[in-house]
Amino acid sequence: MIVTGDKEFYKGVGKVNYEGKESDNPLAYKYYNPDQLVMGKTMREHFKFAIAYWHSFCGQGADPFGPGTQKFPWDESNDPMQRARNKADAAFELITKLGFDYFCFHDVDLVDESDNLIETEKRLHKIGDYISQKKKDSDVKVLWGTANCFSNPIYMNGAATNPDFGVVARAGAQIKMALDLTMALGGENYVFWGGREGYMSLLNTNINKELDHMAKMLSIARDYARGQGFKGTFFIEPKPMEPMKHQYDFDAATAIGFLRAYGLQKDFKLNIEVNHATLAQHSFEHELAIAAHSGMLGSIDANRGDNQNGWDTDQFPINIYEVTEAMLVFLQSGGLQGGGINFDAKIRRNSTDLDDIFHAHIGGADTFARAILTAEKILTQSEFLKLRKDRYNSFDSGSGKQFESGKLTLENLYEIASNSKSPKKISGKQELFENIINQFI
Ligand code: XLS
Ligand code: NI
Ligand code: NI
Repeated sequence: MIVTGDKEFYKGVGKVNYEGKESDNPLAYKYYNPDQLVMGKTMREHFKFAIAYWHSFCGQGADPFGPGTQKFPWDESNDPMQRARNKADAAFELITKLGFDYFCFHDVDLVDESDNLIETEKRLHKIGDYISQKKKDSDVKVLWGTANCFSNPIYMNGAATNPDFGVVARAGAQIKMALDLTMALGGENYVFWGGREGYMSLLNTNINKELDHMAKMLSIARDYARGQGFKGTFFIEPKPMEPMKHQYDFDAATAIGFLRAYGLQKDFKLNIEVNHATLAQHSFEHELAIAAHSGMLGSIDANRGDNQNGWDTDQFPINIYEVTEAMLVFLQSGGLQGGGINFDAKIRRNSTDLDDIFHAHIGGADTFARAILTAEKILTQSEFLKLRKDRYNSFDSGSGKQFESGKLTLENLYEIASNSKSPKKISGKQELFENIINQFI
């Protein structure tokens, strides 16, 4: 069911439906068929696609060299509350036209921040009530909420890691308000992305204090939300840099180590973003696999970077080969724990038609759908799993098995190796594995 406000913003675009790959309709899904089963679950259940409020309804295409190029019709009113309601109308229209179930937001995406914290809180309450009503009129849900503790200049030296306690308290207040709003909207999860939690220069930075403070903020935020009855999962979103030169949640492995060091591993999992993975010199699938290894694969921010530069360009996903490799990890690890796939992606600065945002999301959803279908075939119809398993079959019996179960000492390994012939070469078969992906795409 399409939900519009008084005014229809995306005129001329109706509900986007699955029409299959033979369809010539650019405003139809070719692969994303929400009700189709993939390894026992529907695509809708696997993915839980979400729209990122900030990119689709707030970001106007400004870059360091020039102002925004988009003029959104919902921004026309001078009254911040009216603008916020119009924006919410546009959001629900886009989400329901795309047939998605979720959105993700920062507090200040929903309504403009005022200079006064308490006035901002009042605005958040009002827009929260308005959006709650719209949620009742539709099936749209909140995948996660978060506090934007990085745009306001007050956070230039960090939020929870700011050397000034006054700013740390201000961040805490904002996080409390964002948690209240997320809970009021029935949010299923809550995200912490540490945009300014890191440093520009180590010379003026006390890392020990900053890491302790960051952990303290996460703990008390968790305690507060749990005390209010919040049952969802908290996610840390790793990113190595941008805006800071060095961010504390550098990558999945770093964030996992941090969560464990501070005893936060029970309540927190990870939200893995493709472009953050590549900024950290990893692949998307690497970050998924590392998170899954610790049982912390919580959610995904879907986008892509650009191979020719090192920025967080947040483009929509189109690389089927890359996403297929990711979906192999995704399916083998049993999917996401609590989260979904949030298109944390933006259309290009010169994509200025209202329908461009539809093409972007259709492409993203179809890329994931095509990739998961391919991954399912690879796992169920090819030699892939067997080939990989066979590489490790020396651990299935004998000394290899004893080693795995902890029965061998270093001296035992010395004995075994000195009494055996030198191991023979065994091919890793990488090119064969790579071709299996191509065969099933
Ligand atoms: C920025 C992050 C941000 C988080 C939410 O690079 O991806 O958008 O997802 O604060
Ligand atoms: Ni990002
Ligand atoms: Ni993100």
